[in-house]
Amino acid sequence: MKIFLLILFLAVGSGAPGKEKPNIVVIFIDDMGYGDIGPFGSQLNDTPHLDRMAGEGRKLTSFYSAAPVCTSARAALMTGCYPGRVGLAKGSGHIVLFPGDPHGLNPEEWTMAEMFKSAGYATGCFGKWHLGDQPEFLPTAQGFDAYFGIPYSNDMWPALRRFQCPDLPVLRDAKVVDLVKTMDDQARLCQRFTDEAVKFIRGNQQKPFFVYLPHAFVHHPRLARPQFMEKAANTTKAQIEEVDWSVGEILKCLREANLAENTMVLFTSDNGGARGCVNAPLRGGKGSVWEGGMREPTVVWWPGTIPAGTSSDEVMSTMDLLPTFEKMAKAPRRKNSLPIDGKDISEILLGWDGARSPHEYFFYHQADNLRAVRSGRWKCFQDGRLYDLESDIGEKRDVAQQHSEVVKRLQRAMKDFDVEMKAALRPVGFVKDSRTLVPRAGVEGEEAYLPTLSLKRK
Ligand SMILES: [Ca+2]
Repeated sequence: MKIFLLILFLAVGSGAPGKEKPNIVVIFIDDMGYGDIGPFGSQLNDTPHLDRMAGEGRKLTSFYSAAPVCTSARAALMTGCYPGRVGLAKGSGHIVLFPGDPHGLNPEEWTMAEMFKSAGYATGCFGKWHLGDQPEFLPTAQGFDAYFGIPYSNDMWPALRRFQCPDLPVLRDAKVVDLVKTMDDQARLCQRFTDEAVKFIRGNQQKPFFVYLPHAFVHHPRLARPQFMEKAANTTKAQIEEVDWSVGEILKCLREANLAENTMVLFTSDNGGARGCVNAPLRGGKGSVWEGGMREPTVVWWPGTIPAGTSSDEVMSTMDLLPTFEKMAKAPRRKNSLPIDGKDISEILLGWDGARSPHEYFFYHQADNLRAVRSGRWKCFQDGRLYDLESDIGEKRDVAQQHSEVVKRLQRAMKDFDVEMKAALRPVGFVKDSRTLVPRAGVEGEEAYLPTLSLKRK
C-alpha cells in the first residue's frame, strides 16, 4: 500500500499533465513598437519583468505579424492564415471592424482555441478580441471556454468623435457586464485582464490550458493606473511599464503554481508602434509595411526547455503559432482541414541546433494589397525597391541596382503568390441585421443599436 501511494505521489508530483502537453500563454500587446521594451533595446522604459523573461528565455528578432493593423493581425494569429485568405484583410467600409459590424471571423474557420480544445485544453481569452462583436463571432463561439474583455478597440467609444460609437462594453463570456466610460476605466483594463488570466490559470490546473491575453494597452487613448503614471514621464511609458507588470504577474503566478517548467509563454504585439511608441531601429510603424509596421518585439519563455538567454533571427510569424502549438498540444489530426499559411516552428522556438525557418518567403500586405516580400536577408517591394535587412535593418539603402536578379526572382514570387492566394480566398463571416452590443446613449429604440459604420461620419 505504501509503495502504491508513493508511486501515485511520484506520478502526480512529476506534473501529470506533464511535458506531454505544455500549457501555452500568448500575451499579445496592441500597437507596441519594436524598440519599446528592454530586451529590444529600449532606454526609455523600465521593463524588468520582460528583461528577466528574455534572460530566462529566447528573443525572436525576425518575428512578424501578418498585418500592420488590429483585426487582420488577430485573424492571422487565430487561423494561421494570411488575413486575406480568411476574408479579413480589412473590415467592411474601414480598415478594421467596428461596433455592430455585420462581418467577423467566419465560424467555419478552425481557430487556435478550437484546436486547443480538440486536444483537451481549457481555453481562456482575456482582453481585446476585435474579430467581430456579433454573438456568432465572439471568443466563446470560436473555441474559448471563458472570455472577459472588450470586443474591439478601446478607442471605439463616444469620445471617438468622427464615428457614432456606443459606450465601450466589457463582456464576460458573451454577456455585457460593464462599460468603459472614463479614462480611469481605461486605465484599469490592463489590471483587470491580468487578474482574470491569473484567476483562470489558478483554477485550471487539472488539464492543460491555453491563455490568450490580448491587452488593450498600448492602443490610444492611453492612461495607466496611478502607480505607473506617477513614475513615468508620459502615458505611453506608463502603459508599457504596466504591461511589463502584467507579464511579471503571469510569470509569478506560473512559478508559484509550479507550472513554469510545463508552460510556454510567448509575448508579442499585434502590429508596430503607433504615435508615441518607439519602432527604432526599424523604419515605419503601425499601418505600414516597413519593418516597423509588422516586425514585433517577441520573447518566448519555457524554463528548462527553451534555452535561456538566447535569440533567433529566423523569419517567423504569428501564423506559425497555430501549427506549432498543434504539434506541441498533440492535437488530433483534423479531417477536411482547410489550407493554412503557417508552418511548424517548434524546433526554432525550442532552440534546436541548426533549426531554420520553414519559409522561403514572408509576404507583407496592406489590406488587400500585396506590398512586399522577405526572403532570407532580402526584402523586395512590389515596385522593385530592394533592401538587405541583414546589413540595413532600417531599410535606408535601396540596393536593387546591384542585385537585379534578386529583384526579378522576388517579384516573380510575389506574383505567383498573389495569383495562388486570390484563387483560394475564403468568405468572411457575415450576419444579417447586425446590431451593437449596447445602445448609443441618447438614442431611442432599435435605432440606438445601428452598426456604427452604417451611420454618418462626422
Ligand atoms: Ca493594433
